[in-house]
Amino acid sequence: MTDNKSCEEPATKKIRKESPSKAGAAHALNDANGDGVTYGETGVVRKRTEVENQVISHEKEAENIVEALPKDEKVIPKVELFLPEILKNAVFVGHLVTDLDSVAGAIGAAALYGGTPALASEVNSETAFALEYWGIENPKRIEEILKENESADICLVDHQQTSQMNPSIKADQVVGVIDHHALQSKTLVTDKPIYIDIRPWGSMSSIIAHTFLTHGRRPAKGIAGMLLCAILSDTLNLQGPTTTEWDRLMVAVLAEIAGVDDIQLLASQQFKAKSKELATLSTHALVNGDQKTFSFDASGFTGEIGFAVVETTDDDVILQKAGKLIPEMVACKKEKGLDMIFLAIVNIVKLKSCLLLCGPTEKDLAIQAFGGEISRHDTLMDLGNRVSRKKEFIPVITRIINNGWKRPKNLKRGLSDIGLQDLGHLEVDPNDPYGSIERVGSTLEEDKDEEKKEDDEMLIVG
Ligand SMILES: [Mn+2]
Repeated sequence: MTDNKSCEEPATKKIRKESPSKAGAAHALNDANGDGVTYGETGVVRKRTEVENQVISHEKEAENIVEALPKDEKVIPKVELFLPEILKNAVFVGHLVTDLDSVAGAIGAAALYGGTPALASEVNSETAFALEYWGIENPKRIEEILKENESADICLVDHQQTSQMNPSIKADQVVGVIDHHALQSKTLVTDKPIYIDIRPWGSMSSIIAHTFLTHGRRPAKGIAGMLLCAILSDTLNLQGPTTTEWDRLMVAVLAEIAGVDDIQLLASQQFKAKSKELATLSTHALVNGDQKTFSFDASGFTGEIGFAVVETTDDDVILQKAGKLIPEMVACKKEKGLDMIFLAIVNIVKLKSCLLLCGPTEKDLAIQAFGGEISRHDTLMDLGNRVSRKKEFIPVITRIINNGWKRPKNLKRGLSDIGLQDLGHLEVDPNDPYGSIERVGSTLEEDKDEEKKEDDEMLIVG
């Protein structure tokens, strides 16, 4: 709700001049503007996001691939003969605590190899969003399918650790594994050889998409859309450390097939659906999931400001993470070469917000712009009933900067006064089925636990 479709980016639905037959994901982005997007009425320029840049830079490649595919997804070329017979009519199922990559991967694999998709557990809010968005039916639960056919062949997707398998599956009925995770100590052991396709890519759905292409098959629009959303989810919009060139290319190809004109809008809507389950989001995801960069060139300040938004119905859950969010913001600012970074926590029920401040420069600008009450040792500002980045946050910041705001001098340096080498690095948690990304080895760890607890209690503003 902070950015709605009607006023997000203009001109994404322009009529394409060259090739009207194409979905033209990259075309639409290019038509919209040069290397940035004019944001709202203020004239401020939002920089293209990573996912937009990648779709644009893979435009030609993606178009060539999509054009070469048969127009009808039901056409089965001869090469289909080489699809693994062992997977025919198998049940494709992802991991417990199931996520979008598992569900989309199962749906895509079932369509590709011929079989039935199944759920290992109930879908999360992000998966429910994607299923509804693309008009795809919820797959059945694996328990239900196995009740009807106890000895069905099973192909595990997006996992191969027995600890992540649905307990109703017996190891000896597994005929295949399609996955992108490390082979750790709990890797499934089998008596007979099975079909294995494991690639070190950012998403299991990228593997399925790629196999569609190498078999000359065009996934149906809804399936392409599901696979696309799954890659965006597992790679955090192609920003995560596990992202590979394959994931980037598959996003460009799938956006073309699914007819997605505004990839960033889709990514934002998806992140909003995902953040309904805040507890499952890492601090890295919270800071980077819906962050936009704005460029300024004014008399007193020239530079770039990152502005992230997290929508929630429960401020407390996220404010309890403030002690980790602040250092992650500082790290993100350093890594992206931003001059400032803000994170607004928007309560979409109470329609009020607060702003996390990760340094004295941010604090100074926020005081000038919003003047809200500050708490939590200068790191949190009450923004009152402002809730829209597009209409209420960025325009005010832009006005202050255009009116000559200058970076204050002689500030006591905050956390930002730290070298890149001390930021640690992003790592995928191998034990987390979600594959959540966390920062490891940073010297930025803020306050001690107890202190933090006290602070957090202090700052839960009504
Ligand atoms: Mn995955």
